[in-house]
Amino acid sequence: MQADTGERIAHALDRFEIELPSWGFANTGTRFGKFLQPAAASTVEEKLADAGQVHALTGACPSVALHVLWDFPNGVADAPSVASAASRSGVRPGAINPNVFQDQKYKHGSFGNPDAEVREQAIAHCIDSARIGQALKVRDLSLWFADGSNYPGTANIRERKRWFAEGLARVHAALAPAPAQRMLVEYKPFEPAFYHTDVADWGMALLHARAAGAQAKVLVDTGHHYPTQNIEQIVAWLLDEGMLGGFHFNDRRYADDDLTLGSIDPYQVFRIFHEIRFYEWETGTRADVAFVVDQSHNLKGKIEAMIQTVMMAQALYAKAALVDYDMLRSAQHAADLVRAESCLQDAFATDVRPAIAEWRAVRRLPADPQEAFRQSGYLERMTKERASRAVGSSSSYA
Ligand code: PSV
Ligand code: MN
Repeated sequence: MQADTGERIAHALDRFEIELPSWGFANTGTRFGKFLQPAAASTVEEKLADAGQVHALTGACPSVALHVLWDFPNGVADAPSVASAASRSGVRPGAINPNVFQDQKYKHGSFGNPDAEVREQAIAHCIDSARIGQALKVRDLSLWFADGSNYPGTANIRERKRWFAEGLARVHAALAPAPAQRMLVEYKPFEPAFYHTDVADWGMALLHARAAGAQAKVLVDTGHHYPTQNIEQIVAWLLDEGMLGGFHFNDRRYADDDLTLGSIDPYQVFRIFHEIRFYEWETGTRADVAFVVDQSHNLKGKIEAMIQTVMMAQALYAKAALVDYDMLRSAQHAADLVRAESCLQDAFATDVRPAIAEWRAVRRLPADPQEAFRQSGYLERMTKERASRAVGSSSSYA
């Protein structure tokens, strides 16, 4: 272990922030059903309050990503009340996520819908969402499209590609000038569409983002890849192209499973963090990348699972901060394979818990955020307060 381990970890954690998703605190489920939690949040105020708990205990999540239809039922008119609810909870509004997948009109797509009127409505919703971002002084407009088709021959793939390009360019034109606003284009190979998806992979997202304008970047959701895909290579390429905008973090075993970060493959997350830090070390520039959690826990307690996620993210980021880059680079150049690989393996194998505990103590954070949450009585209080409402609520993410 290197002598300055504690210092390197403290320095890394001081700058490590990860945004929480408002929708991760609401009752959610699978398409087969939902198991309701009496303490689950059902208003944006409650989601922000729960996120505030996670931030207070971990010190790492000052902002909360918001989903427009679920959190701003009245659009931009809700911006002031959301801003004040956030500040009452000790957090600030984060990325704004338009929703062009839930309404009945989007049955055959949004930006790629064959009906021009529906395309217009989807674009207008994204432009309104950009205005919400401007009202809240939030930088990222985070776009995900469920568009696609289920059967060969039913959609004109090239025509839809051009409709997407047109829609994205129009949304880009509505952004506040840089650096005030960015738009992130997220990709996903399948689900809900099972034959073709309009923005299915990082190449499609990259081409669309490039064509839309300079403030458009790609968003990598770790759950949105085929099994065995090398996500850190995608990350390295997007960094090198100056096109990596941010992440949605979660873990997966089969598809987009929304599992807790690091629960299946923590080494994968470590390798992603490593690529980012290695880029920063080599270029001497900070990667301007948003880290956001995108997980909806159906079975685990929501706040507990979110604390677990943030603690895992901090631990893996801390491990990535221990890679010896001088040694790595010289070993790579000398094709000293085992020595190069050991640089990653040694860092990953390091027990970072004592250094993280020390970092928490210095910042007056609880030594064990999970235990502190259990002791706080917050969950019991919320269970009592929210129980009567939550049982009746069954709509998605709200
Ligand atoms: C879609 O699977 C996704 O990853 C998008 O980011 C959505 O905004 C989010 O999940 C919540 O449905
Ligand atoms: Mn996502």
